[in-house]
Order: sequence, then C-alpha cells, then structure tokens
Amino acid sequence: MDAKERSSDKAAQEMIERMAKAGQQNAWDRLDLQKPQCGFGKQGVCCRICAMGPCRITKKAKLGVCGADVDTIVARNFLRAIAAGVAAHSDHGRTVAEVFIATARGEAADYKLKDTTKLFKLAEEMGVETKDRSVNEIGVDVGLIALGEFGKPEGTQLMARRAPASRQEIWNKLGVTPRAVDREVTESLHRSTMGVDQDYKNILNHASRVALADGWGGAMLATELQDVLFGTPYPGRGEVNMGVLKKDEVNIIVHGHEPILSEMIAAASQDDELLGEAKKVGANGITVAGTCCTANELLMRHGIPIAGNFLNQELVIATGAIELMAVDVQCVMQGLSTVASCYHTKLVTTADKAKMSGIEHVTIDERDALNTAKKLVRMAIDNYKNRGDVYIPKDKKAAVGGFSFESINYMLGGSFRSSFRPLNDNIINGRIRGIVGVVGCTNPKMPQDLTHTTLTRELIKRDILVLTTGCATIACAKQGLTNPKEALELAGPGLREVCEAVGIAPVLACGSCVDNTRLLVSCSELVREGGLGNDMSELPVAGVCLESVSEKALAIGQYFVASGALVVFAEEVMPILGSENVSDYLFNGIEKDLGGHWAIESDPVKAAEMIIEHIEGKRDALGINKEAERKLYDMEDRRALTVE
Ligand code: BF8
Ligand code: SF4
Repeated sequence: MDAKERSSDKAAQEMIERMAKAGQQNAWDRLDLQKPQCGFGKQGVCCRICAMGPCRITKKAKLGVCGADVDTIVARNFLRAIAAGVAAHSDHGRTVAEVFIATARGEAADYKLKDTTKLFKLAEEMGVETKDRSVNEIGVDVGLIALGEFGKPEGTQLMARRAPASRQEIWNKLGVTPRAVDREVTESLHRSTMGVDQDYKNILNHASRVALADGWGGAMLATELQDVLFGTPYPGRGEVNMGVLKKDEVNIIVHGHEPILSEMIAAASQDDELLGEAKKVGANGITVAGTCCTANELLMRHGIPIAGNFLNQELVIATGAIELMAVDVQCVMQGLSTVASCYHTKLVTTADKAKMSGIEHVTIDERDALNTAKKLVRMAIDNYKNRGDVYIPKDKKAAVGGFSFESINYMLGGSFRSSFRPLNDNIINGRIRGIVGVVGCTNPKMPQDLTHTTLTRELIKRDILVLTTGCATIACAKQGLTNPKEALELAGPGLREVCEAVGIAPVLACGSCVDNTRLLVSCSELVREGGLGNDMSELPVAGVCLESVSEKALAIGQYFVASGALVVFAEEVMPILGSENVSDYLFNGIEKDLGGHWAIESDPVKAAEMIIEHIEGKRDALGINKEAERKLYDMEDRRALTVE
C-alpha cells in the first residue's frame, strides 16, 4: 500500500517509505499480514469466556454452548472492553494519587504540590479542613480521600457531584451512579462471566455505571491531582511533528501516559551537568519530545515539543536520531522493541506493571525520581556516539496547548471575573453553534490523522468550537489547527469573531485522554452558567472518535453517552453490530434512559453533517435558534424603517 494511503501526515509518509526500503515492519505492515481480520471479532459475536467455548454465533449456531444468545455475548464483550478501559485510566489515576500523597508527606522530594489554588478548591469539594493548616497537611487529606475513591467500601464517587443535579437524578433513577472504581470494574467482570447477567440491557446499564466511575471518578481524579502536582495548564506555544527532533542534539522520546516519569525527564534534561556531558560527546544539547498522551501532558504544561501520536511511535525510532525512548504504561506497541533493535535507540520501560521481554527496565521510584530520570538521560548521552544513518523529516508546526477548564474559564471571562458566561452567550446568539469533542487515537485501518482533521475542518467551518484531546489533538496540531493564526482562516465567521476577540484558536488542545474529564466539567459548567437548559443532554454538544484504537476510547465514549451526549465512532472500531438489539439500544433506546446515544459513521464529512444536524436539533429544542431568527428579523425591520 502506498504511504499516502497509510497516513495523511507527510513526515509519517517519509518514514513509512524509509522503513519499507530498509525492510522493517510497522503497524500498517502487520495489519496487512492480519488481513482478512476475523469477522466474528469485528461483530462482537465471539465468546471465549468459559471452557465450553470458544463459541461464535452464526446463522447455523445461534446460541453458545451455555445457551447465551448473541445479545448477551455482544453486550458482555462490550462491557468487558469498557471495564478494561476504565481500569487503565483509573489505575493511572491511582498511581498519581499515591505519588501525590508521598509528595505531601515529604517522601517524594523531587515533586511539589504546585497549584495550591486548585488544591484548596479540591479540599473544599472533599470537605477537608483548610483553616490554619499547611499545604502539605491539606494535601495528605485530599490525597487519601482521592485514593479512597478507587476502592472505598461504601458510597458513590465524590466527583460525580460535579454533574448538574438533573444529571445526578437521572443516574440515581437508573441505578448507575458510580461507586468505587474497583467495585464497578470487579462487578463488570463478575456480571460478564459465564452464567451471570443474561439481560443485555442490564449488562449495558452496568457498562454506563463502570464508565461513569471513570469519567466522573478515576480519570477525573487523575486530571485533578496531576494539575495540583504539576500545575494546571494555561495556554502556551509548542511545536509538533518529527521535525522537532534535532540532528545535532541528544534526542529523548518520552512515550506513554503518566507524567510522573516525563516531568522528571524533562527537568533532568535541563540539568547543567548533564548538558555539559552532552557537549562532551559532541552534541549541542538535549531535546526531549513526547509521543501519545505523555506528549500532550508535557505540551500542555511546559510547551515541550510533540514528535507524534500513536502511529508515529515506531516511525520516530526509524529516524535513527533517537538515543533513548522511555515508556511507561498504555498504547506502547510491542513492535517498538523490534524497530529499536534495528537502530541504536535504547528502549527502556519504567513502570513495574508494564515490562517488555528483552528490554531494559529502570523503575521510576517517586522517592528518588530525579536521580532515576538523570540516569536515563545519561544513558541517552552515552548512546549518542552509536548513531548510524540519520534522517529527520522537516515537517513541524507551531501549536498552542494548555486549555484546561480553568484556562478556558479565564480566557473567556477575563482576569477580573473568570466565567463561562461569554461562551454561553455566544452559543445562545448563534455565533458559536455548538461544541464538539474530537478525541482519540490513530488507527492503521484508516489513513492516519485524516478523519480527525477533515472532520475538525468541517466543524470549525460551520462555526462549531472544537475541543480536542489525545492523539486527535496531535493530529490536528500537525496540520496547524490548534494554531490561531492558521486555523482562524478556516473558521466560520461567527466562531472566528469570538476566537479573535479572545485570542484563541477555534480548536482547543485540552490534553491527554484522561483530560476528557475537562470536557465533562466544561459541559457541567455550561449548564450551571444558565441559558442552555437544565441538563447536559440539552446542550448543543457531541463527542466523536473515528480512529479509535484502545478499549479506553470505548470507556470514554460510554461515559459521554451516559452523561447525555451524542458520541460518533466509525463502524470499523465499534464491535457491537453483530447484535441488532444491542445496536438498537446503544444507537436509540439508551437516549430515553440517559439522554445521550451512540452513532456510527466512518466518513468524516458525513459524520460532521450528522453532528451538525444533532447540534441544530438541540438548539431548536432550546429555542435559541428561534431567538436568533427573531433578532435578525427585528434588525431588518429596523433597517426598513430607517429607509422610509
Ligand atoms: O490515552 S488517544 S492511542 S495515546 S488511547 Fe492511546 Fe488512543 Fe492515543 Fe493516550 Ni488515548
Ligand atoms: Fe460459549 Fe457460553 Fe462459554 Fe461463552 S460463556 S464460551 S457462549 S459456553
């Protein structure tokens, strides 16, 4: 297959060709070798939960050996995938909580509770006394309460109280208000084992509950605690794509998800002693760049460059310019070890729960984090002399990141009174038609980045503000869409006017995948601010991910649906179509229960149309389209009067 069909990213195309010439394999090649992929898996109709199986549902065999029907099997698989996604985000959150507590207790000297304003806000929300207490004392209590949310024996998620009252009522009525994360994940596995829950709607209800434990629990806590620990992001500049690598410097890639590691490597790379050592080996400096969500975390907080998203991870190594790639958890392809072995690149795993066979492991211990990071940087410096042939594509774009909930609030409301009011007003007056979250991965089944960027262009052209997270953010940034200068040219007149006045791009980079919770908090605030209905399901908003890869994306999709939003995925990545009942419930029926629903569309332009129609429908229902029309009519009237 031609490199252009594999990726819409020019730098990636060059690297794909370079790897092909060298006879090296990447994800696209492995996908080709997997073809044709299993139709049963794609439809979600294969079950291997018990030893009477594996069973798969066909025209001839309509039931599994235990008698499970297609609805049960598809729903169970969907629930299990979501539970795995929830476990991933939430385990990340739990690690952050542990480091947070160690920091507050003074056991992790290299970290600090940086954002005390946010700490005090969290303390208030959690009922932690702040009067006459030190930051660290408050921090210990906040950290312990947060850690409790993952496994507390009783009660529901504290963060779920951030949702509008109407939303909480809907959850309570349906019995899906999330309890402890561990409990919801455990119950997901229990319910979906052989011979337990056999009512697809009941299974899907729990899919909502476990997903909500992520969105309004584990992942939200990950974001909140990271903000306190590393600083709440505010808009800042950075650069994106492989052109950020430097031919004459030691290049280090940090890849994965938890900023615990990358924050320290970024700090270590600025150490004078290490910079001196780099000089001694003939390098002009040390460049740290990120891939995947870790990259978003670093761009958001420090403006550290991004080398690429999920499908770039192998390509980056093939530049021959990477001295060391340090990985922690999630979305780390095992294929990296093969590519790294073709170059001088040292691949190092750092999380004890995520090792790779035959790959060096250096544990990041929070009690000695900076020294561990320095050790890794030193390994990179030592490796500089082993470089062979280097080819770095030139492509890179200026990007702006850093749109936390707090910074959006600040940018819009100004320094005197941070507020969502101007955003609500501009949605009501129709300059901004609505808000869409363009999120998620890059999948070799589709040309890399193309659906995210085509869709985003369509949306901003039609005056829809785009908030983006995860690898979709990097896709947009690679094409200049998060850069106000370039992107404003592509925005519709209303959106452009608002963005120009505030000084932002029409596409706001909101961070990593756990940071999708920033979007939930923003939706909640849109309701609270007033004028856009009483519940999140009334808002002119939607979420979309057409290049999804990970189970985490399904968890995110489900918690947005269960929070009242429309969520659009591509058919190729939605393993539920084997059951008409499950599909019908997720595409339609669930709306009656939770106000949101799933939809399938693979074509980005058609997906944009679908979303716009949904947004206009919500606007009609709110009566704000009528208001805008009436205003226009009044103006015409007035003009007519003046002429007379
Ligand atoms: O959590 S967007 S490929 S990197 S799963 Fe993975 Fe998907 Fe990228 Fe981050 Ni999110
Ligand atoms: Fe087959 Fe039922 Fe066992 Fe699944 S649980 S493998 S459908 S027998």
